[in-house]
Amino acid sequence: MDGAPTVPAGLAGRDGLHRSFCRVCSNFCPMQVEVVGGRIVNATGDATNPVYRGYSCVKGRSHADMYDHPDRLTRPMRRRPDGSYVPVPLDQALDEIAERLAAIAERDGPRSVAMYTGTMYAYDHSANRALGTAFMRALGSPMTFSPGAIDQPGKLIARGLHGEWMAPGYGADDPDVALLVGNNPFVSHQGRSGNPGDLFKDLDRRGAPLLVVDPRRTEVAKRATIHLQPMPGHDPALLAAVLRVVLAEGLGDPAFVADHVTGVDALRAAVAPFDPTGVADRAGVDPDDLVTLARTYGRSRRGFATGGTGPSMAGSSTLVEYLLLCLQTLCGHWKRAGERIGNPGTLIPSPVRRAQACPPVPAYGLGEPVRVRGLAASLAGMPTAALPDEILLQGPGRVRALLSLGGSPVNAWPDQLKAIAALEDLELFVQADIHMSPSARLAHYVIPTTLFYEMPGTTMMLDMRPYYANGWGHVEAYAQYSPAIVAPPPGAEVVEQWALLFQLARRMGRQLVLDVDGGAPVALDGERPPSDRELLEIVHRGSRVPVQEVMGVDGAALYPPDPPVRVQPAEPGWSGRLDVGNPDVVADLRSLAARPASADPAYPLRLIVRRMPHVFNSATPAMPANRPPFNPAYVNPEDLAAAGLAPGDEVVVRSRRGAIRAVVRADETVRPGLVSMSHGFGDVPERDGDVRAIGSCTGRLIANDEVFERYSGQPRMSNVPVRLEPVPAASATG
Ligand SMILES: Nc1nc2c(c(=O)[nH]1)N[C@H]1C(S)=C(S)[C@@H](COP(=O)(O)OP(=O)(O)OC[C@H]3O[C@@H](n4cnc5c(=O)[nH]c(N)nc54)[C@H](O)[C@@H]3O)O[C@H]1N2
Ligand SMILES: Nc1nc2c(c(=O)[nH]1)N[C@H]1C(S)=C(S)[C@@H](COP(=O)(O)OP(=O)(O)OC[C@H]3O[C@@H](n4cnc5c(=O)[nH]c(N)nc54)[C@H](O)[C@@H]3O)O[C@H]1N2
Ligand code: SF4
Ligand SMILES: [Mo]
Repeated sequence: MDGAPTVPAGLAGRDGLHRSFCRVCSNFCPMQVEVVGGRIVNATGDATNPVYRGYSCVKGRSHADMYDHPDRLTRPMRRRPDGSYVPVPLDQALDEIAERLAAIAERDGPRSVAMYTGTMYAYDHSANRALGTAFMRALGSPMTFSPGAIDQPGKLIARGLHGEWMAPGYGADDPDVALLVGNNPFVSHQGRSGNPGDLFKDLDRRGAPLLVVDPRRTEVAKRATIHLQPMPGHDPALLAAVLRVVLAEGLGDPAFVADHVTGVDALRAAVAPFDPTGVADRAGVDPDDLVTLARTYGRSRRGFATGGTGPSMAGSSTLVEYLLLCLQTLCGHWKRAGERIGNPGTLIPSPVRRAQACPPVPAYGLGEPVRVRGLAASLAGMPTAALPDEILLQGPGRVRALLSLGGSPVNAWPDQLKAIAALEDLELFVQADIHMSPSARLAHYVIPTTLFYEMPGTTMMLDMRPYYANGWGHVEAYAQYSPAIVAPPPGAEVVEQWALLFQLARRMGRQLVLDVDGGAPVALDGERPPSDRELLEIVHRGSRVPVQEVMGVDGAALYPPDPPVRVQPAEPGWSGRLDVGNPDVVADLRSLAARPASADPAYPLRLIVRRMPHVFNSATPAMPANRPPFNPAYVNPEDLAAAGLAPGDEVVVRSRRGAIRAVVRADETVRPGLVSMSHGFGDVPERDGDVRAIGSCTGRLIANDEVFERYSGQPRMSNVPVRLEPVPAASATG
């Protein structure tokens, strides 16, 4: 890339270096994208960026290979009765889909049409979220599902049950301590935005302890002051024991608690059975380390405690996230009147933040329930794990049509065999994708979508990160706009995902009305799609910094508020309190304390989740060639030897629900007794023999209706009892 001229913004397709940002994950790294002959040849981190300082990862760099990849889907596809696919013109595909959607909704009611918006719907265009909501509202269907309810649903639900401090937490802003429970931002970038190393450098500089709880000695755990390496699934008990120490020793911030918190006695009683020695013993950690961790956190003045997917997926996301909030609240880790808010948001509105508590709100059981397991929507959305049952269960309102945008149900939904059965049972399954993914290959129609460097974008989503969890997002106000920098390949008939919904609504004669954070809803013209600029102006309406200003800057910039934004004092007479003694959570703790330790001798190992550095959830054709195209089963060398296996051997991983093939790797960072594997790989069972080329789907090992949390319906997806078996001789693919 050395020597290529920098191209001013707005000259799409011009040869040279364009400034843009990656949207493969929500870290939105600023990139320099090299264009030759109108096509993308390379993308690397933008070294001129003051915050990321050139940081990017292998996923973002290899994404550049997708634009002209031979496996990129560039024509809409329709399935023929024999299961093969033929290209159809986009207008024809949209006409046919709209007609069938309208007919199904007319016959079975609007609820029979469902939508699933995956991660690649959430990130690629700032207008997608508003369009999706508007589309389903126009149809009159409440059946919108997302990964939110199979990820860390407890984050939003627990905030509802606990109440919210109406100013930010201390987060990554000069912390005295950081507690990361099952979260590995060096690989996942889930946490502070920017270069993931910066948080740890800041902690080192301040001499602040890093506390990590993870059954694997992860990249983050290796830097920890204290690393508890428990067996999985013990987080609720471990956190209850931590809270018991904090309460018993009068640590934390009793003055804050006296002023702003209710439910302390109920919490004290609920955590009483969790004595640190017994809890540590059952979890397999040193009791002194557990107590030291509790005291270290409890004595800190500023800091944050955050959970990742591991503990959420181990079966009680809401309980874990609630206990993490209780810990922060007992320690008063929320900003007070007069303190500066470095990042009040840039491309979102910035309401006044006050040092006061918004009391709990209804958080689950919201709206009309689905027809299975007593589940309903929660603050994390509809219960995604129940969607396959909703499709399969006969009766009025049964889901018959599914629009799946930027997600991969076959790879991502727990209980893969049930998910596949459900997808095959649909009358209409439309998949918006960039290649013939495993989900696309079950769809009636596959609609190819535009890739992000082919469309304009903003980093609005970065502004929302700090409100999702403490310690997440940028510490100072930051934003970037990127115009489209190349056109789609010549002859391609691709569509932006928001525009796909616009075009369907137009054909169905439905009026789209967009919710706007900063003002009144906006009705779109039913015939004429908004221009890029109009659309961005609508979805950013009322933002602290006008989107036009950010659009005028070539590249990313900091947008420090002037004068600085500070937390305002509480309103006079305000009486809201945070609740640390929610009765549902207290009942969960009571039954946890009463539950005997469970062991299943037939399935002596536990499968745990992890992320791989070179893949974002589902494998795509743009994966780097020098990395494995499969997801290895990482096991401790001791367990490998005990099973008579060598690294690279193929095995069967079996749970009570199902079995997959996997290639084993020795990994001494994994605690003995565990199998650590990422999801997103593999395909339907017929392709199991291709494990070395495509990996395997861990979702097949999960039952969606046995162990699940009542709030979101999220099943146990980590800490799943499994065993390793030899591959039957006849089918080994060696
Ligand atoms: N490279 C890459 N980045 C990604 C993704 C990806 O696929 N690849 N996926 C993205 C998505 S969708 C998400 S939601 C985020 C997730 O972000 P993170 O939650 O940070 O994901 P992981 O890096 O897998 O970290 C989870 C950790 O939980 C541990 N763990 C497993 N079970 C338990 C348990 O029972 N208790 C405890 N305490 N720990 C446990 C695992 O060992 C693992 O280290 O990452 C995002 N970023
Ligand atoms: N067993 C198990 N299951 C899990 C998890 C786990 O840890 N273990 N993690 C859960 C979590 S945290 C999440 S967030 C979900 C993720 O669930 P999903 O969002 O459903 O899964 P992804 O793999 O992110 O889906 C990406 C899909 O979008 C396509 N795609 C890639 N790029 C683009 C693009 O630019 N545009 C469009 N339109 N499509 C694109 C890919 O080909 C793929 O089909 O999975 C969940 N499922
Ligand atoms: S961390 Fe990697 S995938 Fe995520 S935005 Fe940055 S370059 Fe893209
Ligand atoms: Mo996720």
